[in-house]
Amino acid sequence: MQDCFSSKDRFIECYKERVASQFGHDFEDSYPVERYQALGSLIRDYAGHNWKETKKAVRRSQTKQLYYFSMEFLMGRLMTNNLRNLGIYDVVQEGLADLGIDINEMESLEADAGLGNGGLGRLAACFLDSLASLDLAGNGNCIRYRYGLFRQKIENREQVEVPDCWLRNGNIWEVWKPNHEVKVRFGGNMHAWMDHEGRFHSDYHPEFVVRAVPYDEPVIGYHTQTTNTLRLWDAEVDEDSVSAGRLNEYLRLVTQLTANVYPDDSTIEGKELRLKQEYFFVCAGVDQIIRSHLQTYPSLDNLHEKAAIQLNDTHPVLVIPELMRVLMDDYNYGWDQAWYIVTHTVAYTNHTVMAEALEKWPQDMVSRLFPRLYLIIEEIERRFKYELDHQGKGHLFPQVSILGQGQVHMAHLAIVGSHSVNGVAKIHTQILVNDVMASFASIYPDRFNNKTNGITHRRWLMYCNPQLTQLIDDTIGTDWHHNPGGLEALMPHVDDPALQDRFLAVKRERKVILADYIRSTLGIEVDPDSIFDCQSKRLHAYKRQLLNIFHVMYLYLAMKRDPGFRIRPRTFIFSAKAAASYVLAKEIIKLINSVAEKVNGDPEISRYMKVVFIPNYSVSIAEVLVPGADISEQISTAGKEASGTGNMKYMMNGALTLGTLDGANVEIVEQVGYDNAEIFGLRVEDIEALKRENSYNVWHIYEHNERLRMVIESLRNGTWDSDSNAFMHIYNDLMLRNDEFYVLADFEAYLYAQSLVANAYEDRRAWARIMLINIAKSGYFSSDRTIQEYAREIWGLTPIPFETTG
Ligand code: DL6
Repeated sequence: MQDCFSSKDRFIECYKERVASQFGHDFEDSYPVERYQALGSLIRDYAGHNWKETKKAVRRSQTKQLYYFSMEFLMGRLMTNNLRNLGIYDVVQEGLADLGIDINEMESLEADAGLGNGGLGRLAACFLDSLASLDLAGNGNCIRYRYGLFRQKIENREQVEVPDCWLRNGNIWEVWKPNHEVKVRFGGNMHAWMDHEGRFHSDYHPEFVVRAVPYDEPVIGYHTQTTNTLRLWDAEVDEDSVSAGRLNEYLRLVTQLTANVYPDDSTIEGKELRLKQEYFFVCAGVDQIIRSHLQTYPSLDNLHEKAAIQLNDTHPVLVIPELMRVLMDDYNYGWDQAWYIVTHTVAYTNHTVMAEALEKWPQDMVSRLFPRLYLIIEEIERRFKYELDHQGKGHLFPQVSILGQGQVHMAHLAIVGSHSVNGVAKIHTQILVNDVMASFASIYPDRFNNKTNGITHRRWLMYCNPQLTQLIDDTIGTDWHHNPGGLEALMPHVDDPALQDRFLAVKRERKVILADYIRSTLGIEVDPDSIFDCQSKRLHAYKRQLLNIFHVMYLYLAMKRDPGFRIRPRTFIFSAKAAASYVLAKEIIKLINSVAEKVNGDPEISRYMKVVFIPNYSVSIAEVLVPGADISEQISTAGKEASGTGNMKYMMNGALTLGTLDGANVEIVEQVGYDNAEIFGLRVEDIEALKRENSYNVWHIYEHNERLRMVIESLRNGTWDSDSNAFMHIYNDLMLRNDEFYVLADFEAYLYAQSLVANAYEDRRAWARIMLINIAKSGYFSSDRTIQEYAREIWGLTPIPFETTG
């Protein structure tokens, strides 16, 4: 097996054998999906050797391990990634070619594992790649959702959600591990009492017991032996606990638990299901950690020295009371020792300051579903209050209480029960410390820290943009593959006209690939010599796709009105999913598509601009889109985007950031300088001042800005849709609810910034220099740097010491 990839001929031999043994017929008679599955299983088995060795090395050396608990892992496709990380891509590509198979066809049979929603989920996937590539023992823990978020289609200019059946061709990477199942209990009755020594006892009769059964995926490091595990939990009925007449209830619960990443939370049942999902993977994951720890160590006394748990946002926060429960109820620890172990094991990352995304759960729901955990949460709260009173900080309690107004504040529980709380970009952490979590920061000043996000430079440069990778390698060698900070070595070359020209040629090649993709999937012809201006991310009012489309609307209206006004040709590219129940966001998608229809269908204007909305934004689409971008739109309202990671992907592929001083944009500008990014708009302090003085008035701006008035009026006068009410939510949000995200306030500054960018683009070599500087400075945003910081400053991880052979 281990020599199956040693040469092309050997690969062909093994591969044919595998098809025959797996499907019972000759290779020549096999279907494409069978060939794809056989290839996947061959690669996975090959990775199995290092997988086993990693587990052995961790156990033997007693290396500390990380468990990354995340409700989301947006893994994307893994075929190219795994082949390249294993260093066997060329052998496989050549072997397949000899068999008449294009490797790209095999890759296209793999569905994106869309086990998530947006930035937080993709970050988790980048982190797994970096952990393994840095030889750190870091495992992912999540749910094996049978359907991804949803597949977005555009029909009649509007978003339509259809199921994302990502498992249709199977998941070639997973291994079913029935021996590691865990029983998870929900609801029911609990009788609790204290004995005369103050020990807690309980008699618990759960309403449901569900079996959590893991499926493991290998996470393969780049050119290293380390192969970690992403564990995805599936739910199955626990035959032993189903009482008479309740089978259907059980079947419904296990089906729902793993059906979808985001249950429809517009109903109370949907909300409750989400909470059950959170506990489901928390309970299973904690049990796994305990079992695995006790295989190596005699007790749990040193759990915090050998295991770190990172909570990716508040979704897995029940880890804190669950681990307390296990330590106290199952292993007889007293409160203080259990609390010490828990708080020294668990750390929490915050990913948002948006109030609606800071989770709160009704107390009665939590106590009904998890009666024992709820008692523990109450006790955490009681002790926390006692501690505050003793420190003379009792006055802070109303702002920091875990239980209040009938809700459990999950972020508060996370902060109290962790030893580290981090934000994901400098400005975001500052906002947490100075504003959103200021009271907590004054209670636990040493607990807060920043870890600016990162992206894996392997997927987001080396693999998705081989043309640019080759150019960089030709210029500075390949050291940066292992050490992304080494991209800085490009700096002495950025003034070289020959390199600038070669870079422009590479960028054009990628724009042609993107243009081909747009033509073949959407039937829209775009000009690769136009400026490719891209905004791809979740659709949310704070991300301000509206500002971007307003610019397009302005240009269209201005060109129609004045035949003397013409622009350098531009292609505006959008890609974004809106949450299914988010009415305003869906209306913005409709507006973008309506503008696209109008602009692209106008022979006079479409020579100067095109508007493209690429449906179903995903990792695979980003891999085509990002390398072809000239401009990266990062235009969120200052203070709202925690970090952003799309901004880093675009930068790494040379696009110029057109952005506000928000999230990681701030650090991008710190790296490249103001000459090599275009920054505009209100800053956090400006917005604070407007709020303080209560001085923001959209009608004032509207009356004094004719260009803006023209755009706003066009929302209602039939320009984009014959129904004058088609964009009423947008209009009302801006004009009647005073524009929460300051779109109108930043409109003029944005138009000006856009005109500067257009001028800069004219000097092609100067533009190439800007792009090269962006690439050279992007090494800082590799997730390898981020993970090294987490490992050193939060987790206390050191590389796995593999035994050298020979
Ligand atoms: O940290 C990853 C990513 C950030 O880059 C984005 O700025 C932020 O919006 C996103 N947050 C979420 C929020 N989810 N919740 N809760 O995905 O995290």
